[in-house]
Amino acid sequence: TAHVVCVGETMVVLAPPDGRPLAEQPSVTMAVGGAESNVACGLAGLGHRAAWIGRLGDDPFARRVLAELTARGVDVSGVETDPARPTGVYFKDPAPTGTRTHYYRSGSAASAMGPAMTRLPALRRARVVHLSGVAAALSDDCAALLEAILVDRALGRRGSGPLVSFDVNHRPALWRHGSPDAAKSLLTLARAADVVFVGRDEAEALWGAARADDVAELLGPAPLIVVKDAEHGATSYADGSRTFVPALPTEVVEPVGAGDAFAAGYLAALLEHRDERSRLRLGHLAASAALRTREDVPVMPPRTETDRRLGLDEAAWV
Ligand code: KDG
Repeated sequence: TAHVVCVGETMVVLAPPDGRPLAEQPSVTMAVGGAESNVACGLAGLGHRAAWIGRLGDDPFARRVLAELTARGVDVSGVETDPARPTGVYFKDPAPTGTRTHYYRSGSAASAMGPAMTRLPALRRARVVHLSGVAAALSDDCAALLEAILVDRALGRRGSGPLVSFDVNHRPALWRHGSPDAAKSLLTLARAADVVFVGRDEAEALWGAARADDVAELLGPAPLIVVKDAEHGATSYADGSRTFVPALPTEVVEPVGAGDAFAAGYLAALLEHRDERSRLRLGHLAASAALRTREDVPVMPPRTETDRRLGLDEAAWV
């Protein structure tokens, strides 16, 4: 059985082969992406037993998603097929100001996920269940699923059920149409998590919390809080102590997926009972791999390499 189960929507990603805008491209390449399955791939790439649970249509995109995740070592045995709804698709449009995403996912098979999923034995048996705010924006039923796991603790109470990890992952494009207020929903979910990941910028835009310490205070009820500040570094707040680890200088090809890789690295080190500094370092090492690739999901660095870097002293780290 998988130690970490990630739940959410996974899509086929259609993206230009180079950095030119989509409108000028004669063809696109096909890959797979989804915040939660990206984390599962990262964990599997770092040698952990990870599963992804979600819903897909009965279409070629679904077969592509399943084949790709399986090839990455992710357990997909709990994935549900919905013959009545399609697999979601998204396009990436590179621009000098950053990659824009265009979603074709409303009414997707994944948008029909709901609280009934909490009955799945694989979820109840996991050591860690990883969720993200992307799913909260997909539909009312998806939001209810996240609330059931995080707020109502449908998989077991804090300490007895699986550890619940939550990446805030605010996607403004998904929250636009009449859904409940993103700031309020994401705050409630984040506060209820055992481990929460959030970008400093993201927290500022959502809640007006400008500094990492302000974010930690706001999310206070969550016992483990990780605030990521892009190329500067990441700060974690655990058991009353604060740990900052600077990010690695990296030549960025495309940032999509870096946050997911970071979460995978952090959670891998947590499962290995490593200290906060090592958790943040493994997060940065994984994120750096994602920043250097155009795909959402990077190939993880070998563990001999990551473990050597985890042992370096402060001065040798960056
Ligand atoms: O974090 C990367 C994800 O954003 C990407 O893989 C696609 O899940 C996705 C989304 O909803 O944007």
